[in-house]
Amino acid sequence: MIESLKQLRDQALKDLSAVADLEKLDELVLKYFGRKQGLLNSILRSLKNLDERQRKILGQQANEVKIEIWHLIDQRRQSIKKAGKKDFVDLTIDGKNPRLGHLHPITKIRREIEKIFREMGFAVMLGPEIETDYYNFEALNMPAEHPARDMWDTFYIKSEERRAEDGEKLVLRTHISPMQVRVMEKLTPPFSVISSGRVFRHEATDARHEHTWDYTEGFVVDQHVSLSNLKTTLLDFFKQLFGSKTEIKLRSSYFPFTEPSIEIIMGCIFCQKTGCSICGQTGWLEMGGAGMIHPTVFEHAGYPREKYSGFAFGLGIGRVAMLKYDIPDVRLFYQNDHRFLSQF
Ligand code: FA5
Repeated sequence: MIESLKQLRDQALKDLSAVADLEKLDELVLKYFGRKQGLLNSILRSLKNLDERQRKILGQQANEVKIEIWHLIDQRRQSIKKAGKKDFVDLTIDGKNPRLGHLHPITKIRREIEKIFREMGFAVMLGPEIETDYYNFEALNMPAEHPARDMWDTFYIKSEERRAEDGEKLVLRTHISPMQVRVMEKLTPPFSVISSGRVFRHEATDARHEHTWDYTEGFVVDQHVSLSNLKTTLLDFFKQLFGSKTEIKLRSSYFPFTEPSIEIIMGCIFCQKTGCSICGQTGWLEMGGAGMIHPTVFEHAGYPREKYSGFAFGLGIGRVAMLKYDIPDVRLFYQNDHRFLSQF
């Protein structure tokens, strides 16, 4: 019996070294451990014919051989798996959940802004990112050499071949106010429109400034539109976005295409208006510019003199997102860092 155990062990070692795939290995498992015809099991079964003392000694040895062979089979299985890793598909391993994408926080805010304005009756329209000098400046009461053009550090498209069809110089739009004239050329008042998208400015970046960022322009044109319509629209909008306790202030400003012009500022939520580096120690954050549409803009659109009035506003979506999500630096939204973006 001892001899046949030894032979069995040697045979198993020989068999194992000749096995090269998992299918053959499974056949070996059956050969040695099969319930009815397995070689080890038949040896173990024959122990019952021995007397008790022999049974104890041989039983222990048979068990050791059994464990050793099982262990060697297991080792072989691992090495076969490792060698053929590329082709091997272990269907018993838990699947990995694919990472689901989601909307960028700026897109979420843009949609939220659009939803609020849509509910107020505004239509959503899109304009081109590459804009003509005419729409970006001239039609907005800033002829060539007008000093107010310096308010926007502009990326000009230099190449002579790259001009609009009518030979106009092209720029990357610095704001979406050009949409005022583009829409007026197509529609007869009354209308309320918002237009969002990317704008570009050749300026140094800091916690509140990016060179490429998202902006929403809104405007309403009708007869008898007033500054108080502008104020209530903006207040209603900010309250819907930030809650009924939201405080905004309108202060006097200057834009060549509005008269009067105002700036919308909102209580800084980072310092509760006590002053911090984000709000420049003022307690208030500038959210956008606005005003009553200048008569020259209506003229450029070909509207009859003094027939219509309207208001317009332009908001930095990044600034809105900073406040909404409590993020102290607008540049974080644009760095495409998954660790940051996956929080939203
Ligand atoms: C304008 O661009 C005007 N077109 C706004 C306007 C529209 C006035 C209609 C009158 C009528 P301004 O340059 O201030 O305005 O920019 C608008 C807002 O965009 C700012 O108040 C600020 O919230 C945001 N903003 C300005 N520069 C940056 C920047 N570099 N990065 C991120 N947000 C900015």
